[in-house]
Amino acid sequence: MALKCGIVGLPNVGKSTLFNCLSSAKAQAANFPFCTIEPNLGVITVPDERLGKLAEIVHPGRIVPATCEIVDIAGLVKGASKGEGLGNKFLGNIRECDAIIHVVRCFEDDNIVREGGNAVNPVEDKEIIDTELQLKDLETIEAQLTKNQKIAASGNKDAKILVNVLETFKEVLEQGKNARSVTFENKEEQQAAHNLFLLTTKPVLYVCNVDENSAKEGNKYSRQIEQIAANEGAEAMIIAAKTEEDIASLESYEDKKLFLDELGLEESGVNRLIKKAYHLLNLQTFITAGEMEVKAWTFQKGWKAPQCAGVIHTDFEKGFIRAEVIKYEDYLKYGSEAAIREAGKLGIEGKDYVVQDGDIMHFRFNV
Ligand SMILES: Nc1nc2c(ncn2[C@@H]2O[C@H](COP(=O)(O)OP(=O)(O)OP(=O)(O)O)[C@@H](O)[C@H]2O)c(=O)[nH]1
Ligand SMILES: [Mg+2]
Repeated sequence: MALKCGIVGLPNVGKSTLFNCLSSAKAQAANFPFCTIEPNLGVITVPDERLGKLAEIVHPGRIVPATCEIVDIAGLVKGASKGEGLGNKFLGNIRECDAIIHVVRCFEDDNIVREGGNAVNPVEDKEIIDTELQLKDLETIEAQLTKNQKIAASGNKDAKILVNVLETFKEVLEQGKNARSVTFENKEEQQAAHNLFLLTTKPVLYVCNVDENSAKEGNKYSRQIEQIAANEGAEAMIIAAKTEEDIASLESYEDKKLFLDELGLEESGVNRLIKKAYHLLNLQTFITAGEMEVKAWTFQKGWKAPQCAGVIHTDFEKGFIRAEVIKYEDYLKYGSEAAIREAGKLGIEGKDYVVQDGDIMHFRFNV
């Protein structure tokens, strides 16, 4: 399951700058609104120091980290749904994303044009974007309602469920709330809701783009956004995107470390962002370690062994017999699989085992 995140925000707030420091692909980032027109697609490797540590023991042919796809789209403006700016059609590019990264300008710089006026106002910016996402969802809902109302009236059960879901969402969105504020009790309704791929049902991470001096502590603007995010039960974080871009361009690990130290940061914004996204989406990692490769696999927290086996191959899930599990700490402590077995630290687990983050898994299966 490759994770996919979409970046949204007003024009000129630093979306492409953030994209560039996250991904190895490069987007054009420049000081004019609507610099981005066509979406930029990139892949981020999910940083995980455990892979390197295991590789020192196992000496695999290669290390394969988990990846996350990232999409950077054109800036949205007030009235985008009515065709202002570049309109809102490119929001279609993030319909398939698992999460939304909402970049908010929290830096002052008179040289960087701010859409709709000069004073920095992250709260207003955020509301404009939220409204445009909600309006896009309303467009989707209206289209589906027109299509399904007749079918529902003819007695079709699935269409009836869907129409009920659509009407519930519509009501909430028309009040200016996000669709994620609705929860459905019933499984069929949940599925119908999921199948709509609404933008405002996706989990959101607010990224406060601050100036270099605020990289560690944030500033009055980022604190406003953090407060709002907390009220919404959403996550927020601080990144100095421009500075991170400079850090990302450094070649050596030592130089990067030195730069981060100067800013008082322990970890780059990229690492923090990925960790937040994993947390937001309830994702965890299990690892397979063999001579060929040490590899990270992404799964949903709470998944049992067969489901996790299915991440590698559907046959592994179908023919699941058992899982051999080694705890990461034990791997480091004993230094070889043989020593781990001898110490009695190799767990033999059945189909009810709930896989834990960092577990080193070996699946036994039969097809
Ligand atoms: N001072 C300052 N400038 C920044 C910061 N982040 C981005 N910029 C600058 O702001 C300008 C716009 O950045 P982009 O990343 O292109 O913005 P965008 O959101 O992708 O803009 P559109 O594609 O037009 O929607 C560039 O000149 C960046 O160098 C920051 O934290 N501080
Ligand atoms: Mg851009």
